[in-house]
Amino acid sequence: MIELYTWMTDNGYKARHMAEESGLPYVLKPVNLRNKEQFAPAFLKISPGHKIPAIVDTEGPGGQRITLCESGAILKYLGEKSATGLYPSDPVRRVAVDQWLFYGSATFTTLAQQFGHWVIRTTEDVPPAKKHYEAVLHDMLATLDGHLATNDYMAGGYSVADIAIYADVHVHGTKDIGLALFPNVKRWHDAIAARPAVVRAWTPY
Ligand SMILES: N[C@@H](CCC(=O)N[C@@H](CS)C(=O)NCC(=O)O)C(=O)O
Repeated sequence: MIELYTWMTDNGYKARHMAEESGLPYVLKPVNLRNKEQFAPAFLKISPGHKIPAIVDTEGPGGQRITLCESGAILKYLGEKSATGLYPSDPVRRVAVDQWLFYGSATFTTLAQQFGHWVIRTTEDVPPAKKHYEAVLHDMLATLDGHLATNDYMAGGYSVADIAIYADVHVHGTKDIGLALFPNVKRWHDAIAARPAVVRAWTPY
């Protein structure tokens, strides 16, 4: 059984999105960040950096119990375990999926979170930070839009690469700055948003 430790944030939704797409049975274990539950000693054994999402798989490789944090690693793990093709076995396709999976986890979300902090959430007005992260988010959406102009999905067919990028496009692209300037991202976003697994994954709890 897979236990999914998560909360209603971009990275948290990525893992739940993947859990729903994988078709694997899982149990949702909310970690309320507002109540600082990520610092509970039991959770730190699963995610030493006090971050959601994280999983415990009581039937991991070789029947061993495993713990895993980092959304990108979780997407890859559940993709491999479910054999859904969302993390493809073909080595050539994997190169492209890995590139955009890492772009989503390491670049896009990390910088989008800074946009969220400096432009949307902070009560302090810091104009250079605001200007910088607005430009960064526009630049990243333009990068995605250029790629999606000639590709239906980020790396061949729908994959973990799309799942790694979708959450912050949904949160910041559609809600905070709009996708009018990025029609290819909008088409891609709306196709993913309509998937039953995504509707289930983004249901608040
Ligand atoms: N690189 C990590 C980032 C995870 C992350 O930033 N988690 C945030 C919520 S989106 C969190 O748990 N913050 C609580 C904390 O840092 O105490 C991943 O992709 O999973």
